[in-house]
Amino acid sequence: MQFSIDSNLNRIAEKVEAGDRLSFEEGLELYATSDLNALGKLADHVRRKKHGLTTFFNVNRHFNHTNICVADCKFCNFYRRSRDADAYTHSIEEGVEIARNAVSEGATELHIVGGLNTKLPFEYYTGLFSALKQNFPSLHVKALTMVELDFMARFYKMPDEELIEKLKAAGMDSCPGGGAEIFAEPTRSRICDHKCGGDRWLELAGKCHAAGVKTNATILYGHIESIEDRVDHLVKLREQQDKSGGFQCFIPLAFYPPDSALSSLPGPDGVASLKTIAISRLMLDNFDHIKAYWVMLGKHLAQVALHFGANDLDGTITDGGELTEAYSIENGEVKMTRQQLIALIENAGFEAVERDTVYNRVDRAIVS
Ligand code: V47
Repeated sequence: MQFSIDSNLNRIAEKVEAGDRLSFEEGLELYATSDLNALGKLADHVRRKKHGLTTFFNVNRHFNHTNICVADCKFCNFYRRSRDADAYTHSIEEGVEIARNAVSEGATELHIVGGLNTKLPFEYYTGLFSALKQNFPSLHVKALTMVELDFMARFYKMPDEELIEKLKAAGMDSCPGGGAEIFAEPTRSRICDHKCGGDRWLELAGKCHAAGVKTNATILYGHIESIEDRVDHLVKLREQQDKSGGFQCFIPLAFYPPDSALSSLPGPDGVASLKTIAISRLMLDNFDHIKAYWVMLGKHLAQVALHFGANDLDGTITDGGELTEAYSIENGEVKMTRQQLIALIENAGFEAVERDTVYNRVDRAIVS
């Protein structure tokens, strides 16, 4: 039986088997295929060679310290202006209480992101991180996207290196992958023209890596972007990873339209999501981990994504942050127990392995 009815896919499969890097044009060919099964099989083959049946998950909690933001990204339904009745900023004490609750439920990571808020002094961030570290020394603080770092460097007038060092010294252990959206212009300016450009996002990721701070990377797909934009995004991330090597994982984020300025769009369908997961695995040959984010994919499609190249399922998210609730396709639901997550992974035919943020195995004496 031939591998695929698509001759391009057969040729690409031979390159993948030989360990050869795929080109931008081959990325386009992968998106153009109608042989979804063969594409998935190819990505699954690479995933199994790297990770066998292991599927990682972690026990984490999101904390969105503020929803006040000076940007107005067209896809975002979370941000508010400071005058809005439902604008909020959590105090450091509230942050510590949320972390206390998360730790008591077994969280090993606190994922902190928020709006670009001009009312907050720099000491808010250093104070928050050091209070978290003082109270919970072993809790991993995964905080601030490259977009937030860019805003802070400009707003607090600090060189990037100094900013990163100060945040790291206060307790920032690694950075999440948000804010990447789509690097290519003019799409990026159309959806988020107040945010830093794609080159700046990549530059800051490189500077974090140079400072020993690992980061993640994302793509936001299924809105106004073209297929060329998606492949360009992957190629740029791959080039940056060649240079600085500090990306831990890649997370494709499925656009969720309700209540955003792009709410008339349908959002991506299942085929677009599965193709994007599989093509990420195939194009990003220098990324170890591809994460399926169930909050945006939905639990069932996230299970299928594990057969299309994903080797990580995020996460229990214990009690979600407000941002996560805003775009959860599971009717605003953002919470899954450890056991529910393990069942999703095992029922998909994989072995669930709990990890910490930097992909060390977590062995729990008491399984709850
Ligand atoms: O940058 C915003 C996206 C991101 C919508 O690093 C939306 O482990 C879909 O980056 N529909 C933030 N997506 C979330 C994020 C993330 C999530 C989970 C794990 C990690 C990690 C990072 O959410 C934003 C933006 O790209 N987003 N609005 C929306 N309506």
